[in-house]
Amino acid sequence: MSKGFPENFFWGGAVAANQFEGAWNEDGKGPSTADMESEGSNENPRKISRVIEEGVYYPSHEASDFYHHYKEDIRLCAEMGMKMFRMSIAWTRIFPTGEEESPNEKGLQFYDQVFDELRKYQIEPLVTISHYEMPFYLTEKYNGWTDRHVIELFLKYCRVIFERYKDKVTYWLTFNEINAGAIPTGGYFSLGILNEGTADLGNQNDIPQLRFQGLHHQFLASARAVKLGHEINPDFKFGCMIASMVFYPYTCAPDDMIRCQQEWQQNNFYCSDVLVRGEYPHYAKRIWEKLGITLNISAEDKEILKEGKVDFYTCSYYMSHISTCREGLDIASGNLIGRPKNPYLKASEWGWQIDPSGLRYFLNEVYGRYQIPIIISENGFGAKDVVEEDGSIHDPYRIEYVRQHILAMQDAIDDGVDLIGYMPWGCIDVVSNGSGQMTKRYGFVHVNRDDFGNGDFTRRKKDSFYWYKKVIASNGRDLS
Ligand code: BGP
Repeated sequence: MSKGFPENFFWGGAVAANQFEGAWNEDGKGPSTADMESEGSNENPRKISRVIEEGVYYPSHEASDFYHHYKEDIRLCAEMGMKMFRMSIAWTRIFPTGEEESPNEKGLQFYDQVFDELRKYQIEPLVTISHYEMPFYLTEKYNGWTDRHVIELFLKYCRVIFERYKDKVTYWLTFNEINAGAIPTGGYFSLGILNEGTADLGNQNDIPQLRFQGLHHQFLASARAVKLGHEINPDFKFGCMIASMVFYPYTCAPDDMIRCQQEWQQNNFYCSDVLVRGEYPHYAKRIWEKLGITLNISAEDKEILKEGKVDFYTCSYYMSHISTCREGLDIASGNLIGRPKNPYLKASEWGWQIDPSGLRYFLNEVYGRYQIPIIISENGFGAKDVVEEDGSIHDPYRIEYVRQHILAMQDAIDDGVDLIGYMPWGCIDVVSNGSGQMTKRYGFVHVNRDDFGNGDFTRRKKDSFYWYKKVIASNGRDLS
């Protein structure tokens, strides 16, 4: 008999500034790396501009216009009964280029208002400090995180927001899906690296030496932020955020097993081992040797990593993947990576394979390794929705996806995993990070906006809105 969800479980939802806020150049905000990404689709990768181009559509510029709708949006989250709301602060709203001496007061005021509004409904904010964006100025001047100096600029930003919001925010995440930096696709959007020859997100000129050094700088920045935050407010709790990549071996051939183990190590654990345990794992050397890279890691760096371990673990989960040495198989697309199709799974319209059991499997692997509380900071189903003439939106596919994943969470809790929260992604429709489309919708609330900037931002409740409300009210018991 299932033990049910724990009391005080954080039922919530997740968004991010670069995909949700809009108002990209209002009230002193500077351009971020995300503001330079054009629209796109599965077939046409998003282009990266070096200057804003006439005639190109940049979805982040207006996104879902949370900047002007935050009261309505938070009221809708409260109506669903949410206990926690995951959002991010746009670094460029606080420091437009990253190098200013003092912060932009108007940007700080915006988040004051958002946090106050959340408090009004007793919704706990979960704040990502950097979600797939940084000042574009720092990309141009330093090639993003490849330069160690960016750590100081990030810490300056952290100090400002920790001091300003020390009585309004308790739960922080340092970098969104930090392990995106461990794969070539993440070079630009996760690390702000824009090498000569890169024109779009799908096919970046990847220099692993720069990427892994940049990732090392993010590890240091994260550890120092944790330490600083704990000094400013000892009640602060810091989490890492990992894009979970569950790999199953395609066959039981020993070479597939070894490949599968190595994919788990490089894609999932390389980053979380450093952030949770405070040191590089034993297999890191093998990864660097294989890539032919040598990192600059000082003795002092190693001390810093030890001093800034996170308090809890969070991850996104959308699908599982196949790992194999076999060649010539059909490839399924997916979050950040594509791997051979799994014949046992169905997929979304975007080719993302649906596998709730993979979530249970992953949670057990992670909890067994680290034994710290876990929050699922993203999960959900990207799909096209139809608005009926009477304004209703029937999305049984989304309800079914979320229901199956909640059941898998329940199983993981019964297995003994200390799961403390669930933040379905894009709980109010957001722009897709991967494809740049608005019509790849995840929300329980629909935002009237298409892929090219048409639409008046009207919010509409989907069937899933009422369903999720019931789930929360019953603490996960009523999933009908
Ligand atoms: C994660 C990102 C999110 C979000 C989500 C869905 O990788 O953290 O920002 O976008 O995936 O992906 P997509 O937007 O490509 O559908």
